[in-house]
Amino acid sequence: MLSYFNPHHALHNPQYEFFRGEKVPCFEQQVRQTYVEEVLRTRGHALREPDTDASAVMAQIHSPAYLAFLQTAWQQWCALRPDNAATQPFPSVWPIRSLRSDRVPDNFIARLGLYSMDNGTPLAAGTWPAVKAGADAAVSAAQALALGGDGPKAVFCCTRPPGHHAGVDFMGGYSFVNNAALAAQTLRNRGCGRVAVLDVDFHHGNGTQSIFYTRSDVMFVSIHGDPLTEYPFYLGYADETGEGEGLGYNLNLPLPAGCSKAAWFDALAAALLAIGEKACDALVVSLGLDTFEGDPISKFPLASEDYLTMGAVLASLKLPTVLVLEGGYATQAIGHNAVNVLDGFEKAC
Ligand code: SP5
Ligand code: ZN
Repeated sequence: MLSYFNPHHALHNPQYEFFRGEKVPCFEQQVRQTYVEEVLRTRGHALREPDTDASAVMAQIHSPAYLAFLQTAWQQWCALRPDNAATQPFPSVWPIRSLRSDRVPDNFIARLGLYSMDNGTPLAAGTWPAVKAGADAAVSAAQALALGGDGPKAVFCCTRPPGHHAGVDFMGGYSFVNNAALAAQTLRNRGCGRVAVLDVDFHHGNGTQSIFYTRSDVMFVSIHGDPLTEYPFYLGYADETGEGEGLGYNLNLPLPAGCSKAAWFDALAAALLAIGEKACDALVVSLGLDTFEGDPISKFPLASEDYLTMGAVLASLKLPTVLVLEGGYATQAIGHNAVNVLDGFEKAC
C-alpha cells in the first residue's frame, strides 16, 4: 500500500510523562514510527515523503489562536527562563466549569492549560516541526488517494505523534493536530460528498468527534473502551449522536475493557453497517493499534493475526480509504500489527 511517512517525527522527543503521579518514560515513543516503517519496507510497501503543505487544511480544522500557540509554545516556554530548555512544560490549571475560557492569559502555563485537555501530552523542543510534518503527510495521503479512475484505492499515513484526541483548539492524549480530520477535510475539499471517519483506536477519538459533531458531510464512528472506565472519560458514550445538521452522523460503540474478540468484531460489523447506510464516498480510518492484547495502557484482546482480518473487513466497504496511524504502545508489535491491517486490506481488494 502506498504510504506517506512523517520524515521529522523524531524531532518530537519528550523525555517523560506523568503516570500514577510519577515521572515515567513516554509511552508514545519514536520507535513506534520507526518499527512501522521497518515492517513496511521489509514487506515491500512503497514509502513517500509528504509532497504538500498542510497549512491551509490545518486552518480549516483548528483555530488560528491554537495553531499560533502551538507553533511557538516551546520558544515561549524557554523564554521564561533559560533552564526551562532542560525540562518539559505541563499544564496545572484548566478553565473548568464556572471559569472563563474566552480570555487568553499572559501566563504561559495558564495558556497551556487553556489549550490542553489533560496533563498527559508532553511537549518538547521539536514538537511543532514534527507535528507539522505529520499534518503534511496526512494531507498528502488524502491527496494521493484515487477517487474513481486509476490510482491507489488506499493510502497509509505513517506518522506520530497521534492526532485523534486533538480538537479545534486543544491538545491532549499525545495529540496536537488532528491528522485524521485533516485527511477527511482534504477529501471533502477534493469533492467527496460525505466522508466517514472510522476510529478503531482503543481510546475514543474525542477530538475528531468534536470537530465534526455538527456536520453531516463527515460522519464519525468509533469503537473504543467504555469512557466510564477508560481515557478520555468525558466523551465517547453511545448517546452522543450528533447535533443540528450532524444529528445521526455520530456513532459511538463503547465496549467494556476486557471484552472478547467476538464483541470487538461485532462492533466493527455494526460500524460498517452504519457507514454503509449513509452513502459515504470515502473512508478515513484512525488506525490505533492499542487494541492489541499486549498493549501496556489498554485493555482490548486483539492478537496480531486479527489485524489481517480487520484489514479485510475494512476493505469490504469498497471505499477509497486513507488509514492514519494513531495510538499503539506495544512497540515490538506495532509494526507487524499495523502492516497486517494494510496487507489484510490489500489482499481482500
Ligand atoms: C492516541 C492515544 O492512544 N492516546 C492515549 C492517551 C492516553 N493517555 C492516558 C493514559 C492513562 C493510562 N492509564 C493506564 C492504566 C494502566 N494500568
Ligand atoms: Zn489510543
